[in-house]
Amino acid sequence: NYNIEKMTKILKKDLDEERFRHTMGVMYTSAGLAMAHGENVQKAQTAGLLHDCAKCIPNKKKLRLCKKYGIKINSFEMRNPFLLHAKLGAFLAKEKYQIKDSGILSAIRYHTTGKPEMNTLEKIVYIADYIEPMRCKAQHLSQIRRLAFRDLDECMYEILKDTLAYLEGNSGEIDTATKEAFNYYERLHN
Ligand code: DGI
Ligand code: FE
Ligand code: FE
Ligand code: FE
Repeated sequence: NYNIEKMTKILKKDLDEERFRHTMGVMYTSAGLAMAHGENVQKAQTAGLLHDCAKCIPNKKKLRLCKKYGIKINSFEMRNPFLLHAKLGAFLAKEKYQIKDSGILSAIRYHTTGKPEMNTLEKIVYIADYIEPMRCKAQHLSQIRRLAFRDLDECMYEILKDTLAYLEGNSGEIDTATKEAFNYYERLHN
């Protein structure tokens, strides 16, 4: 057991109210997806709980912390520091929340961009982040929510497709990991 209660108390302080509610949603959605797909429920719950643990750190401080702890930052992350909450989150999960399980840390690490060939736990947290009950703005949410409990790879494809369309429409810069993830899951789909 990963002491969910203790971690929840710390997160309640480290996150703003809205982010905390989102976090609870991702925690329970990850647990539910783990049940549907035969993944370890406690691991999924813990990864969901901690996935945004670095989200409410101001961007400047994110950059400072990465420098301090030797977390490598590429120029893309330098220009888009919010993306660092995934990398920094994995670091804090290990150092502050004492998570030793590399699977949990990796699920936190890749929850924003995704990547090719994700394992079940990584896909579960990525998807739970997108479909948890508090989310409401994304396109096709009701179909994607149903798909999440049937086929994780198909669901990754649909989410990545909508995310890329959204980012392109927003003139947002796109990380290579996001593009590679899309290409990979599109190929699986076809
Ligand atoms: O932290 P959350 O808001 O719960 O969720 P998240 O960490 O998955 O971040 C979601 C946002 O990240 C969403 O607006 C899409 C954006 N995103 C995902 N991949 C990329 C990206 N933004 C940019 N600029 N580039 C990407 O490759
Ligand atoms: Fe996030
Ligand atoms: Fe996400
Ligand atoms: Fe999130």
